[in-house]
Amino acid sequence: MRTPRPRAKRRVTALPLLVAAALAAAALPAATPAAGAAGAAAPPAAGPGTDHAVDDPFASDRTSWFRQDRFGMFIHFGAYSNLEGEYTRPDGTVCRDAEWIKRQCDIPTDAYEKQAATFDPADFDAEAVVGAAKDAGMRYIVITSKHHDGYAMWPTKVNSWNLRDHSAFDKRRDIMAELKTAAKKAGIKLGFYYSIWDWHDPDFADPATFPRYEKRMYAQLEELVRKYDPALLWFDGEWETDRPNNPWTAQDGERLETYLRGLDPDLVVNNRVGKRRVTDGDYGTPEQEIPGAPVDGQLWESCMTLNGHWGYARYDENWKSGASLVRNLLSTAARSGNYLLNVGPDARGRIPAPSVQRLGEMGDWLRTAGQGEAVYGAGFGGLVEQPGWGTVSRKGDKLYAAVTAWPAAGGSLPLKARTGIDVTAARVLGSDQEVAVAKTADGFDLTPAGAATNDAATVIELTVDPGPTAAPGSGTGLRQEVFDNPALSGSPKVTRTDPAVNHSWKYTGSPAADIPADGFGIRWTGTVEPRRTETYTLTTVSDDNVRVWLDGELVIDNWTPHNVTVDKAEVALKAGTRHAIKVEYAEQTGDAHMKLLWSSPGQPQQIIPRHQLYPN
Ligand code: H79
Repeated sequence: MRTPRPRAKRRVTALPLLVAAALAAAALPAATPAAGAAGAAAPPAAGPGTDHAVDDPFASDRTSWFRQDRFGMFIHFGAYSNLEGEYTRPDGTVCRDAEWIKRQCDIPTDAYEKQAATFDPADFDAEAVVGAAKDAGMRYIVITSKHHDGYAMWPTKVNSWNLRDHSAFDKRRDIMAELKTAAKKAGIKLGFYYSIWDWHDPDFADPATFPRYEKRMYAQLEELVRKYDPALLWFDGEWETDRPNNPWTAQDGERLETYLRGLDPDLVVNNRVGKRRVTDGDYGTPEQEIPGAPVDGQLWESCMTLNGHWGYARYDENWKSGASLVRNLLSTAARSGNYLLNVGPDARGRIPAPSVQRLGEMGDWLRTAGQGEAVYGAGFGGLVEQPGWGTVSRKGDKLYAAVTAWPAAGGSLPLKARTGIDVTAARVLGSDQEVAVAKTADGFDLTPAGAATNDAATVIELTVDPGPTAAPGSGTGLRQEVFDNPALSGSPKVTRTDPAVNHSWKYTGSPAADIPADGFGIRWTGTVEPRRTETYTLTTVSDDNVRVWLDGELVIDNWTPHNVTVDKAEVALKAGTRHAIKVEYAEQTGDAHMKLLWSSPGQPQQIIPRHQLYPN
């Protein structure tokens, strides 16, 4: 789709040979010249023939840990932590904020730098931090390597605005290395938050000098990836804003994502690497909120604070209760999301005791009576409607009904089925009480015989027969015809079998080396064979035009050129039956994406896999 931004569009007119060389360079980490203090290599080129969609994040091995682990620790720690949420102005008045304190309290740069020079987090204890995460049942950690204030928390060679060179901290220590070692020992994954928006670098705000900043940013990210081998990168500050102006564009995001995947193809990257769209990075990042349902078209992770601030604020005692935190985690897992829960260490590097306390309460709950089964490896409980009395997650043939409003004696919990399932067993985790299961007109009534086991959520584990699921199909993909025009007219330039409709050509790529990045069209035809007899939701993620026919009927019709858009259609499909499908797509100018996913009560959201698609 057209971009409102006037920044020059990269036009690759190179010979196919050069394009192939550029692609190879982008794919091989070793091919990227080492970045010294002078800065990283130029961003890798990508041109026609490039498809940035590397896999299906809903199903790939690369993202498997992220989809199973569900619960992570966010750590906001930086030069702002030294102020502990309060800045006393020269006139004696006090201004309060946390990681935004420099901007919100208008602290002059020299004053902010002066206070940072006294930063001495000598009590930062990586083993204690990892211990607190482990104790909470958290499986990964994401720590701020650099927040908006630009201050690097590792000994970067790119500038001296960092914890080693601009602090009162022990120059021999590297808290990121310490954290990496401790996390590795505990079997916890480590990721880095990195803010694109930078209040400190003088080259950031002006589009004319921005490329110089970008080069330093690439060099810092290369340091982080090479030195600490993070599992995940969590970008932030990608939005349009002022004080200082943020010149970050979607094209910048495309180049950065390509660069990072070249450095490490296994990286999991959040959507703020681009412009926070459904097609940016691997997953969506709702902040301080939990979506009411699985997010269409992408994985997701909600980040939240334990009190009202990300960075340490010594006066903030507005702590969430352990019970409400457990419920948040359950709501998240039941909608196939992750929960990234924040701690803000103080000026000495210590996680506040009330945070440790609440994390411990969550861990206690997760470790009790197998209740963690409702979270780890569990996802959307789509076989049933989400009830008003709690949440339901699913793992294999188990549904975990986490009850937050336990019924009065003799009362029952209604559960509506979304498909033809049977409940073959029911028990309360951590209790011997019976649970009577009665069939109703639209599902089941669960009637527990006893009391709730705890204040947070009492889990009823249901063993379900989810009904027949056919064996995987033997398909090879759909027939794909690629046209050199968005009207799909004339004869196709390329005809082949496409294993899956999962494409991110973005700004620079296209379906084939001789198809330009703008002005092409594609038609996919063949059949789709579901494994269950259910109402499926077909979901398209498209930019610029899309339409989908199922069994000859037009079910998705969005042929008006659009920016990245999610469209959905409900269709009745029969297991083992090959339903005719036709998809038409057009790329006019700018960004280009086309994905086709499905989900049903019994089938979690994913790109329709190759073996369920046939070219005829
Ligand atoms: O790192 C944490 C936040 O600092 C960052 N993202 C999380 C993970 C974040 N930056 N901005 N926001 C979140 C939302 C922006 C809110 C704003 Fe404001 C409203 C910016 C200006 C007005 C909040 C209130 C921040 C300053 C005043």
